[in-house]
Amino acid sequence: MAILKILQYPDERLHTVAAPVAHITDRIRSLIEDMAETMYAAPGIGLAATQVDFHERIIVIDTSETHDQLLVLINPEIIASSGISDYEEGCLSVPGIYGKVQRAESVTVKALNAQGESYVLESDGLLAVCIQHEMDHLMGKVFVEYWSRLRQARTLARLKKKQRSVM
Ligand code: K1U
Ligand code: ZN
Repeated sequence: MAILKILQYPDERLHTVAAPVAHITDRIRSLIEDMAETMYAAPGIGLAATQVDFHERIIVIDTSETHDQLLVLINPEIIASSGISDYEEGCLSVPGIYGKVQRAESVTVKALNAQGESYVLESDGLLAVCIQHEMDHLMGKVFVEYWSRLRQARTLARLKKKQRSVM
């Protein structure tokens, strides 16, 4: 297992649209293990393959308090959604920046697990928000890009200032 480097916003590679996984091979299973290790080490509650520069439709999530309920979503598709929520979000690719995004309150997602079995998951609350946030990553969208141009510019300036202070 290995801890992978997480791309940092505004890295252009975060705008890559991920391709569906055609076959779940040993390489894909090994990538999933590395993504899970990377997410737990960060620490975070979700990670999309895009964030570690692999452009395939793979997500790992664990919103449990015990950090032992790993969810693997390969080729996820939202098949139903309802309600509206605006949850405070964070992102491992945009460290130290938090803010609200309006999303569906509940989503039903269909995906494959690491064994290639299809399953359907109904979610709400933080899990639903996290699924939508990670699925956006697979489409090349970062949560701050829901915000106004002015707020995005201010966010970028804050990130650049922070990066300069650690150099
Ligand atoms: O996509 C990512 O970068 C992961 C992100 C997921 C997420 C969090 C909150 C709302 C929507 C999506 C994170 O995990 S940010 C870190 C975080 O939320 C967290 C870190 C430690 C403990 C608990 C939460
Ligand atoms: Zn994120």
